[in-house]
Amino acid sequence: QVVLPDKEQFLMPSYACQRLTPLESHNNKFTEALSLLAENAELNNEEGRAVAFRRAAAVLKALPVMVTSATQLRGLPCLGEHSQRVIKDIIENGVSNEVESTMHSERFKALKLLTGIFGVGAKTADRWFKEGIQSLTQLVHSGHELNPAQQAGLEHYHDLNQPVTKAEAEAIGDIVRRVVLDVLPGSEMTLTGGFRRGKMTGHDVDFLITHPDEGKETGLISKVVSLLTAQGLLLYQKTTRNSYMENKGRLAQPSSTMDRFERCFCIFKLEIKEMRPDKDWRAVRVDLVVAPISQYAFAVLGWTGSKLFERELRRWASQVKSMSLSSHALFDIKQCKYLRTTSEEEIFSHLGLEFIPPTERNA
Ligand code: DGT
Ligand code: MG
Repeated sequence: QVVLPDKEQFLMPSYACQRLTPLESHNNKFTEALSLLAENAELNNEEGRAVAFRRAAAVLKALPVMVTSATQLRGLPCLGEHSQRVIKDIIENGVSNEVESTMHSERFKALKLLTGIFGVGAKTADRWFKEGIQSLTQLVHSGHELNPAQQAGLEHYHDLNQPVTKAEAEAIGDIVRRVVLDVLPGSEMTLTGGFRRGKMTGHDVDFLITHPDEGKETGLISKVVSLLTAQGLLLYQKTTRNSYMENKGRLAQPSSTMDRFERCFCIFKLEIKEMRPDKDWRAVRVDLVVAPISQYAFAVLGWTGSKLFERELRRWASQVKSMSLSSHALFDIKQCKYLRTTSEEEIFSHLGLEFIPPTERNA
């Protein structure tokens, strides 16, 4: 066996928030395989396994060259035995049998189809699958009562499973911004999520809204939703109020992936220019989130993603810095105090990390 000299091996820090991960990877065939196993684990409610596969995939995404030999994997972090076996199978045989059989299994196909319905999570899909439901038609004829989100999800299934383009995201941004400024002049709105990381398509469009005068933003979302509804632009919406509370010198809530901002999850009706035989609009999933200016930098950081990058930032904060990071705030547990900032750069600096620009957060 040929052993590559050390310089052929890569030094890589173990937290994804310590390294650059551009959009384009040299190792798509490996990362796609590992991501599929992660997705399967998520569908099976095996969170720990899913994260292990996602971390392994993220390491390969960050490698500056294509992996062609297993010796290149030596010394890389986050590659467990299972992930290494998958990578080796692909190096040696071009495919991983485990990935192939997972991908083509009835269960995986059905759960993917069912969770593709907006409002349907892994648990519900699994329950339906166990009852023998494997297609949308079977679901419709099953007599299950769907909640309003799921009804809308089913009705717009096709559109919501079509990628949203950057141009569509910007078109929606123009419409929403106009309404936001009508309701509250001086407001600011940022396109976050995958588009801010440089992606050209996404599964939804994420917007963050704020106002330079703290407090003025309160209640903004319900007025915006009323106006959008009056214009016939919302096919579905669910609005929630801000429920975030901070106590001096005490951590407000345990950090979690869900935040407590005022927000609206909606399905937007976007007019489209190109000719379609049936209709001149398409449905698009849109998230509108309102953050007070004092929390805006945290919100922008938290909503830019990727999901794994966010998870790694929070893990770094708690394990290495004894801090708790959320989309609202950064709390220093040893000093018992909140660390205030107005920019993403300062948050990285508080965390003792080099700044990673959004386009390099594609872990
Ligand atoms: P996409 O839409 O397929 O291009 O992918 P992303 O990266 O835009 O993912 P998405 O839209 O699910 O979420 C964007 C980011 O926002 C992601 O890093 C996680 C974060 N995020 C999503 N939902 C929530 C939430 O409920 N609370 C918080 N704090 N963050 C969320
Ligand atoms: Mg998104």
